[in-house]
Amino acid sequence: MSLTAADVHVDGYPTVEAVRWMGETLAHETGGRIGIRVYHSGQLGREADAINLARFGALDIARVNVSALNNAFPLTDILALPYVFESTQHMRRCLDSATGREILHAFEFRGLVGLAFYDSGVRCFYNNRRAVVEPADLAGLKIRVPPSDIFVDFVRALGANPTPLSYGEVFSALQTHLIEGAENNWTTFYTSRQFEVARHWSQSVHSFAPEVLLMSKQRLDSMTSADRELVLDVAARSVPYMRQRWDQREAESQAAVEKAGVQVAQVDRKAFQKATAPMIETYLKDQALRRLYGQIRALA
Ligand code: GTR
Repeated sequence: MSLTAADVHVDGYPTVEAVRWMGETLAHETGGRIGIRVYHSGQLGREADAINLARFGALDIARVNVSALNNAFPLTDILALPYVFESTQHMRRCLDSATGREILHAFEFRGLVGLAFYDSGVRCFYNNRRAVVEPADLAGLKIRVPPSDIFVDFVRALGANPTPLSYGEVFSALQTHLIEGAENNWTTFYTSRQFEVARHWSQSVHSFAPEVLLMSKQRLDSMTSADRELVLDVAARSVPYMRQRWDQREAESQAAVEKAGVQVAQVDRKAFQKATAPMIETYLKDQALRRLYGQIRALA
């Protein structure tokens, strides 16, 4: 049986490699009975499309960022909310804990099974206009955000104009000046070639929004219990593989971007946090999010 998987990233991106590794491992351990065919580079559409295809059983595995899930699955908000995690180690510790498992379980009510979380580095701002050090430097800039209210509210609180666009549209939107900037991690900035058209990077480190590997519940339920267990187990084993690939690719991407002459500015992170604290507090008024926030901070 060949499972189908979708990813918006190019071939060779750590998420694509991790799912491919899963497919090879499944094939190896079942004598070729189960495999995965990975459709990378957005061949199957936007992340929102992949989520719906998987929910209705037309796609088996959707690898998406948590930002694409925020509006439909409010518990995931806590993972995308700015300044929740201190470091990559802190984020990994939380995702591996009971808190991470609770959030993965939340998908089951909507036809999906959360298989695993993957790293997505730290999101930072970049633009094609000027060095951004203070929130005031972002004033009035049109900044692309993923389709998540958190990112819309965050960018607005900083005085910029949030413009939700799907990932595949960002490069040409920067090129044609439909937008002036965006925010993402080093690896995405590099592999999408956005660094060629946005020459100012700001080390704002505002969100660790991780990736989520989702499977169609319909498809998983149709498998024998032994195969089901195997798929869940191989997905869990793909996490350390992905983290190792991630660390390497993130460092390589940053080095390549800097070598290509992108200007890197250190930001006044305190000023960014101050400007957005009321907006973040509004999200944390939600009881469930406040509880998860407490659990995450306890692991800092
Ligand atoms: C990347 C993430 C993608 C996509 C993209 C975006 O970091 O890996 O899945 O969500 O961000 O901003 O749309």
